[in-house]
Amino acid sequence: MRRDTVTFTTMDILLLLAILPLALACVFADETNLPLDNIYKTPEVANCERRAKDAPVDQDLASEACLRVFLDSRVKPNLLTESDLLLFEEFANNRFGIKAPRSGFRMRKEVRLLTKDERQKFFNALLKIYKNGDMARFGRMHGQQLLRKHKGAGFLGWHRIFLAAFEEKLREVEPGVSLPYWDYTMDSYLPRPADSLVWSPCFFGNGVGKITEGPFAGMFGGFNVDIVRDYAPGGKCPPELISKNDFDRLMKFCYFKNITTGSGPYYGNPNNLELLHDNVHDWVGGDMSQIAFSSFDPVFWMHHTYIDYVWERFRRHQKKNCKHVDVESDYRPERDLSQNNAPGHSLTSPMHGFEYLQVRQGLSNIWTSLYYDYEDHPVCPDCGNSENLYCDKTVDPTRPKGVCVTKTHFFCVQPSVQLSETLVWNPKKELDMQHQGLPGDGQTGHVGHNKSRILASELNIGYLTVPNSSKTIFQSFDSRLLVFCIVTCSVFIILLN
Ligand SMILES: [Cu+2]
Repeated sequence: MRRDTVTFTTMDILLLLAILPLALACVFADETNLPLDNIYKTPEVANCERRAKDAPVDQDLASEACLRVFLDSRVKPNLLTESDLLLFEEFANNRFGIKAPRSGFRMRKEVRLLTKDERQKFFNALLKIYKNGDMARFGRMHGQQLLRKHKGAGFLGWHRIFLAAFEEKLREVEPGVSLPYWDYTMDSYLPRPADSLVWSPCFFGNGVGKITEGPFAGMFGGFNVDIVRDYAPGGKCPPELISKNDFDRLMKFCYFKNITTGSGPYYGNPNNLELLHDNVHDWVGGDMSQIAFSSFDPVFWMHHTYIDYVWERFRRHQKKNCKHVDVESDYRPERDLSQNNAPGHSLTSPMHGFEYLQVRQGLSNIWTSLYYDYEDHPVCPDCGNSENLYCDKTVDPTRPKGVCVTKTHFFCVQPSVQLSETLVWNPKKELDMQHQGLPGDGQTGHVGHNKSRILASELNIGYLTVPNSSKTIFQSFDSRLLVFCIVTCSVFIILLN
């Protein structure tokens, strides 16, 4: 029988109203409410447990052992190796940070202001040092002894040197490149900052899950597994990107201590640049939100270059408007240097990885006089004449001259960057984990199995469970629930008709 018109009775509507909450409950169901056997186990762990099933052993202990073997295999590649240390010794031998860099002075600018040629060169340089292993060496250096360079006054200086060293390596494989910065204040004006052009194949690639598009597609990160991202799509919910207001607020202070935090509560100072920087790491999510793995994602370098830019703008402001302050010695008081008084933040502490330098050398003017300087961020009306930006005169009523806003990813029509090399991961190249420690550094050492287990749990490894994403319905959606919803809804629709 064929129906020409569909009519709904009151009963039909009541039935629909009854089904709707059920269907919605299905759709918004979160996997955290699912039974424990839904916890994702990597194939290695699952196979190992399967083998243990037939053995006369305590199954709980066997599971733990399987997990331990897996974690060890993942932690090992994250430890500094002999050859990593050789790379950092090279900096000492070249008196890096003491005399001018071998590859010359460089100017840094916003990533969307790079010409196509510059962008291609920069991405190629990243890919080259990814392939030769240097990027991972920097990743491992950053991921070790976290408290010596984070959550304290030494944060800005250590990262300044770390960036300049990384830039030197880039310039070895691609002469003339410099690190661009990602000025996300231009993204934060979008209703959904995740729509920014940077999250497209023209720049950073996709912002959710493994990197599958753009120049870094297929890259591996810490633990020799795919780099993942999980960006916050938008709205005004934390974590937030740094905004123009944040930037301006910082420029009203005169002292280093105003924009950092010491031994007090780490989150106590809303003007703490490190805290604002943490929010961006969390905003990108995935590996970027874990200090131990963040610098394996190329986005790390452009994020940190912007943080360094903000600090440099603060220093320029100090020199101009706070004449009584000497920026090369302005620091936090000795008794108030870091969260939980972690070592490594006092002016005479050696820098991790660059033990021949002390923390005070991070405050030196040498970096921006001999190594690099910054082009200012783009401003209206021309916004650096970039085809990737536009001047918006209405989005921020407090700035009547207008602000530069990023174009969205729809404007990446054709990725301009042609990759010169494809990425092929070769596990055989995995480096051995033994090392004796850095010269003059009593703290870096070989990490044994037990310690690595503790390390893994401290690092809060996210690969043991499916990431609990709050981002989109579909990411946290269990496929069995989908089938259930479809079946239930279909049955009711048939009944209704
Ligand atoms: Cu860091």
